Amino acid sequence: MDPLRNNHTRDPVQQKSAKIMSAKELRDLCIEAGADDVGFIETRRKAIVSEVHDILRIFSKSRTIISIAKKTNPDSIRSPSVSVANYEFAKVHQEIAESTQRILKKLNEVGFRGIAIPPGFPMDMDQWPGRIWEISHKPLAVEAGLGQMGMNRLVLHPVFGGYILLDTILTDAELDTYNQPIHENPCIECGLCVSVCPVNAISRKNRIDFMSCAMHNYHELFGGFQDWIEGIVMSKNVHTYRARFRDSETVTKWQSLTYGHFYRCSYCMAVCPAGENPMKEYQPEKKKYVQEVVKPLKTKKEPVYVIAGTFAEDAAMKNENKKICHVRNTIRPHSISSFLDGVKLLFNPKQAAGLEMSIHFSFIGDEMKEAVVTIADGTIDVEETATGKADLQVHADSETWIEMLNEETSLLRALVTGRIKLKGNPLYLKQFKKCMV
Ligand code: B12
Repeated sequence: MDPLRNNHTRDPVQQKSAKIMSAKELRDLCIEAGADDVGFIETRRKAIVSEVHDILRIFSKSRTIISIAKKTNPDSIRSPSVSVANYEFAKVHQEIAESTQRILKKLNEVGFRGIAIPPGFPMDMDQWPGRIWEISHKPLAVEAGLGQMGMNRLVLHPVFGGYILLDTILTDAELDTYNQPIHENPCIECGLCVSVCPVNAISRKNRIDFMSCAMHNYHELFGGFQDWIEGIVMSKNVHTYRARFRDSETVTKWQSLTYGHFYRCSYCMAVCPAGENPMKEYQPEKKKYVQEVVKPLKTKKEPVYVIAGTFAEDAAMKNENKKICHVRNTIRPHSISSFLDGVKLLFNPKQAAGLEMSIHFSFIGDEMKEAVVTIADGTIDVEETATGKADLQVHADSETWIEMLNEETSLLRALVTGRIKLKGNPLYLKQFKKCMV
């Protein structure tokens, strides 16, 4: 691989004043420490402005972002055995974390400072239900020239394809050259990721339905864990508990707590033929590839976790090999900000078919905020504005609104006490609630 691909050289005047390191030297150091590919971005680059606030909050001295890719073993990821695929994820997570530690040590030895971001967990759970991860590795990897986002919303490396995990280091070292995004997207838009997803989370429109993926894939992570704890609390006796959680689910929780969490699915990564290496297998014998790689995952008999009344449930129902297990959404807003951020995430387009409406929210009390939520053509839009015509106006005390959403108080009680006031047809509120999972 050409280490100088799409590179930009620094301005010579700037070079004199800063603590400079050669990009070539840093690249060699990273590869030697275990990275399979690496790219560099200057912290002040405009294209990553959405990440810069967090980058400087975490490490205020940051001058350079080091984006690291580590290969996973395709055959392990493709295995219909969930434990084989997860063992691979766990090991590569560990390896990438060890590589970043080695890189930091080397940087320290030559007089530079820095920090490594966790590749996945642990995350900042105090931010729940918001952005719990400190840094988004994907947009940084794209800017660092490690690949482009594919239809499956994974960063696809030009050689290794989607079979990579990512990590990021922030350092005070300044480099003589930086990388730029690659021009060509390795995604060939074959749609295999769309077809294999058991919950219809991937679409041809290059977006992922977070809730559908998270409810199934992350069932053994945060979502399912909250449901399990609340299920225990709500169970009157062992019989009601067992009616809700099969024995295999109880022991799965034990396994996750003992050995670390496991993902229920990575099929969109498993089937992706993008990238030079996977292409060698796909291109000459596409039918054989589908038969050997895609079919075993589609026909695998397994439980699939979905929320009732969603497109995810419809997709799972269409596949006779998947056993539908209904779950509840456990992502609850704790503030008006998280409510407004969350409505897009929790929007259920299936329930919004044929619906057209807009609601103007005006919150007072702890959080003073105005917003207009519009539902039309099966999509939702949130605008933090006080203007515009609305079918319904909701004036609410912010704390009462959150309590009402979390079923800690009733709408009737809030209306009677005047803490929530409605102007317009209240049926719109009922329909709005129906459109949320
Ligand atoms: C959140 C997250 C998820 C979420 C959302 C995925 C997404 N597209 O963002 C879910 C649960 C669906 C998920 C699933 C998986 N993930 Co993931 N995930 C992350 C995480 C922590 C942040 C991703 C991110 O930056 N998103 C922001 C932007 C870029 O994405 P977006 O599409 O614009 O917006 C979504 C999110 O903002 C999300 N969202 C918005 N608000 C909230 C609030 C909460 C509470 C949560 C949790 C999410 C959330 O919803 C949006 C719509 O999808 C990263 C690790 C990291 N620190 O970067 C790994 C990461 C992206 N995941 C990864 C992997 C491998 C997976 C899985 C294969 C599972 C697995 N076995 O590990 C699947 C693949 C699903 C897919 N095709 O994307 C790899 C990707 C490697 C690559 N080649 O690109 C990463 C980089 C981890 C790593 N260190 O390598 N993941």
